[in-house]
Amino acid sequence: MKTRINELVELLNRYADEYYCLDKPSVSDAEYDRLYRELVELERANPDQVLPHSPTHRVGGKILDGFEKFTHLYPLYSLQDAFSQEELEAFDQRVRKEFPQATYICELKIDGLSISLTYEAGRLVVGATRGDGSVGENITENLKRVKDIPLTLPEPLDITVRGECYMPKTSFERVNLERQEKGEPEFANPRNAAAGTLRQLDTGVVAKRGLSTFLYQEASPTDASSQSQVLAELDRLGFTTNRDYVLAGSMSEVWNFIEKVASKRNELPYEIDGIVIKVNDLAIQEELGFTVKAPRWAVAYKFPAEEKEAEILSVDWTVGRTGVVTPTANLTPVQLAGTTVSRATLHNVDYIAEKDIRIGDTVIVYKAGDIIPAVLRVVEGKRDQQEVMPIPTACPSCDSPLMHYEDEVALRCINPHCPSQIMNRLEHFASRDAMNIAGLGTSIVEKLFKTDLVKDVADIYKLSVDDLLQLEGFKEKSAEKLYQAIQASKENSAEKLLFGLGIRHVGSKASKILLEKFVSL
Ligand code: 3B8
Repeated sequence: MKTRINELVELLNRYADEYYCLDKPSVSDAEYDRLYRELVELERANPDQVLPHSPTHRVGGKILDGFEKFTHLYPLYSLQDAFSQEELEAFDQRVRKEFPQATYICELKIDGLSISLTYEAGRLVVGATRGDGSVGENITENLKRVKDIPLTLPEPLDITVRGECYMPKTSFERVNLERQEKGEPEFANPRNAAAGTLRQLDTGVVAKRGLSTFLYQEASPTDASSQSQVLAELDRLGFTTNRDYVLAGSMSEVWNFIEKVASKRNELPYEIDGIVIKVNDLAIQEELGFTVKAPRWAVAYKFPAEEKEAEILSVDWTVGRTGVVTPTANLTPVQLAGTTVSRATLHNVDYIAEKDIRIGDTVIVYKAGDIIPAVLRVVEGKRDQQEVMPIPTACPSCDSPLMHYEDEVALRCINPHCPSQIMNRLEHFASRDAMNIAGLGTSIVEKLFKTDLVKDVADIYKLSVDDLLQLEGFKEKSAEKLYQAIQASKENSAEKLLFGLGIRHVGSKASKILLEKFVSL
């Protein structure tokens, strides 16, 4: 029995790869269905012999009770962004200074979620999200339901590959139509829909949503000597790769490709938000290496942000963790890049003065990718009698006088006991790139602070489950969960702790460098 199950799993996985990944089926649909049903029946009769890479895992539901963390063996870096031709030229200069002979490969930048797939002896064992780059979530059960991800490879390889999981435009429209009919909230864009789908605990839903992938990287050591060879190799192994890439010997060729793609962007069956430019030669990539966050051998050119007109209704001033007071405009709502925008940052007092932005003005608002919407400039000729924007002189949180140092664009509250600053420092401490305490966000921090339970970061570690249960909105389960997240954060590296303390000029990079040198606190 065991051997027949094995045989069927291998056969069906091979046929599925031929069908979904290679587009070259070697058996009829009827033959596939017959073998599939035979496997289903054998598995039903022998539930202890179901193989982890069985194709029956691709469909049908399992209800998961959460996702485990997964520590990446090879960290996932993100890409440095470029928003203009000048920034691309600067990237090129940095590369050419050391490697004048370098050539590039330009790939479409798929607007999805980064995933990592690990195969052992040619079988998919873990599929994970990027997370913070070092630790992601194990979403294997969900990724098994993404049809173009091979469960088995044609060779018994141990490899880790990277790519993007996305929702095609047609799936997105279908999913939203279904949600509309059921009275459920629609997804704002395909990226959110893909993210929501991969976080589903009901794997049956994932199977029905129609996600797809493009793989672009071998994280584990590879025999390939260029990125174009990596893509060919991934293709050969049955992964889906994106064919719309070009090789470019110069920045003018890169720019030609960018302009060509930008003009036909809307015709693609999936969303892209830019072009990724990589040094093609892997040996040069290795020489160039990485900064803390990103490879030095690649850059993501982002298409220009969408812009819209809106009216400024009012301005809110808020104090951040460093005491900097920032203005945010409340706007007449506008649709921007798939979401409704009703607030946008005005950056700082100098920005407001320089652009002469006033309440009641019609302004241009823009949004690029994931960044917060911002006010770009005032629309000329639409101003009535607006007065110059009043600038606060006292802190909106603690009422102490604000400072505007001459060499700074910021307006600052310098009261060390300012409640807003303290709450924001606590929130920073718990944030993902710092101590990563899930559940300790704005509203919980505020409750903990206002009930005097937490006044500084050390107090977080004095909290008991009973303390949390006193707070409005907490039940046994949620209190226990936050308590566990706090305890788990004690295991973080010292680098995260140092960054979490929020010392001026000690960001994530400085923290890393300091701890590499001094090892421990
Ligand atoms: C290195 C290479 C991150 C990426 C990369 O289509 C790295 O290459 C990355 F650290 O995020 N969204 C792509 C896409 C994304 C990345 C990439 N290539 N085509 C994408």
